[in-house]
Amino acid sequence: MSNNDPDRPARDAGESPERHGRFITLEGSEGVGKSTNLARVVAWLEARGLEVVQTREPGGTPRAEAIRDLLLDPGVEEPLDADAELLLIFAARAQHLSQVIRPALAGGAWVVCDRFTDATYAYQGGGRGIDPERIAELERFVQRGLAPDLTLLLDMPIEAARSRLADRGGAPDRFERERGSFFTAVRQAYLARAALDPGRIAVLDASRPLAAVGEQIEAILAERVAAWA
Ligand code: Z5A
Repeated sequence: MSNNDPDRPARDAGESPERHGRFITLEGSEGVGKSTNLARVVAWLEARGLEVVQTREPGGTPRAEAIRDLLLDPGVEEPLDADAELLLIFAARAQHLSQVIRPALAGGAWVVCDRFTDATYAYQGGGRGIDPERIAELERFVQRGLAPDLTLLLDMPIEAARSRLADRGGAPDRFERERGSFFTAVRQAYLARAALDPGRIAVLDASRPLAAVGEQIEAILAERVAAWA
């Protein structure tokens, strides 16, 4: 699809017309292999001579990383209100978009991001039970039509994914302390979003060996890059 394709303005409303880079996100519940496979996506794109900006959410800038620390801090002395959590996530996203993502895309770079707004629908929508329409309101306000071109959703049973993290050590963060039912709701919300937007969100079986997942990711990238050329 070219930048002149009549289908693109609906997704790209509010972007500057010089945008050439593409926006790719990796999603899924904890331990499914997002960070591991993100490195493979970046290497594949760079091997084809593309300029790549690798980033993550929440975070991606010093101020947004400070908000991330606040979000992950398990501090038990004061619970974090679910609406406050949602607003902090979008505050970090606004900062990340203005400082990193929009300038990179406008400059022609490809942005590869570990989590983005699908995570908000999954965790704050599915996990916390916030009405998705309230999330959509903030999405429209903060993103002004900017959305990923491709999302790789790594999916696998929750317990198997969490067991991959068992060796990592360290104290669990505020999300990692949630019950299994929270992560089951997160996974269901992710899969529901993928069913609504199959053209953007590719669902991969992340329980397979790393090499098999990586090969499928590269096949998807090859197909998309050819289609976007
Ligand atoms: N959050 C939110 O609530 N709302 C939002 O809008 C956003 C985020 C954007 C921090 O995210 C928290 O923010 C997150 C949701 C919330 N909390 N949770 N849960 P994060 O991305 O930093 O946190 P995470 O999901 O917990 O990341 P993670 O634990 O690092 O998982 P990962 O990146 O998916 O996995 P990995 O580090 O690539 O791999 C884990 C291990 O498995 C590692 O040892 C790998 O070598 C191994 N691995 C990976 N793939 C395989 C395969 N295929 N086979 C075998 N072993 C594998």
